[in-house]
Amino acid sequence: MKPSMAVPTLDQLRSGGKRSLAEGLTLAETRAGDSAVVSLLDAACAAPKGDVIGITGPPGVGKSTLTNALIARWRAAGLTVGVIAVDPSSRYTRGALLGDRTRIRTNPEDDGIFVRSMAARDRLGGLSAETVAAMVLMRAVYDRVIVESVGIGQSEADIGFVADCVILCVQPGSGDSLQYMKAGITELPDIFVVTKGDTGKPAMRARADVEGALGLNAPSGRKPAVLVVSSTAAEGFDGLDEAVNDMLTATASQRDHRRSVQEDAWVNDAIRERFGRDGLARMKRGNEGPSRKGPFTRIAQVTQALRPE
Ligand SMILES: Nc1nc2c(ncn2[C@@H]2O[C@H](COP(=O)(O)OP(=O)(O)OP(=O)(O)O)[C@@H](O)[C@H]2O)c(=O)[nH]1
Ligand SMILES: [Mg+2]
Repeated sequence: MKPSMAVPTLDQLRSGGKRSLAEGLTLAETRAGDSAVVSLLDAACAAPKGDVIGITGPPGVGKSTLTNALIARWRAAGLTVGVIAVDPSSRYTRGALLGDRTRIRTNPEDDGIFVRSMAARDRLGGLSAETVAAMVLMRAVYDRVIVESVGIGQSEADIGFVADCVILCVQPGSGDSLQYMKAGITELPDIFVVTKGDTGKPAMRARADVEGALGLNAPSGRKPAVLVVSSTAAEGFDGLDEAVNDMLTATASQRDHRRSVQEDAWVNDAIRERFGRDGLARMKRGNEGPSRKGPFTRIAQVTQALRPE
């Protein structure tokens, strides 16, 4: 990238196709603190176009295969789709294997689909500030944004900080997700998908187990859907598509609130990462009150204020 690369306006980002979005993502990664970049991110954040679907679950459960299937369906329905594949291995490989690992295939000629792989943060599946920024830019441009992230235990909840709808993939015959549910859940996924439905009995058992655990543990309110899909047999996708649409429709009135909670979490997270718990406490003490400035501006301002001279 040229150091002089101009920061596009939101309109330019939207009308400039893949190339413009790629430049926007690069700027968000390399010049995150620049005031023009901060303004672009907040403008994008304030003008979301699409819905964000988080797909999480253990390694190898079938997240990318599911993502491929959803991309094909949504493109066929005329929706534009952005995908962020968060790769937990890249901190070991320095990104060298990103392309191989995501296993997401798309048509390079199609301007309505954009896929970006990104490194996970320190812990498995943890989302980095770059991932949040990329999601915000893509959400302003595409009708649907998928964030695929490996999740085990705690990191499963991370996806809730960027997604409007969280799909947790369950591996037949593993018991992983049940363990996690038994451990006590604060944030339930919106949809459970048992993958590899073509395995037959183990998949059916996994569904019954999840339903049983939900019956015992779920707080009152909206019950998550529990579905079985098979990517190899191309089964269950009508139901999944419907469940996603139903969830998004049913929660539309809470969308703004959910997103504003997410924004607060990004600010807290960024300040904690840079200045530790102490920094967080200082931010809260010196807080600008109920500032409704965009989250990226808030992060920049607090960073400025806390930075030692
Ligand atoms: N039998 C069967 N195998 C599947 C199905 N979906 C995915 N797989 C296989 O499961 C393996 C992992 O699939 P991926 O989609 O790459 O899984 P993932 O969760 O994205 O994996 P990571 O990103 O590495 O964590 C592949 O070998 C797939 O072919 C399915 O519906 N049935
Ligand atoms: Mg994958």
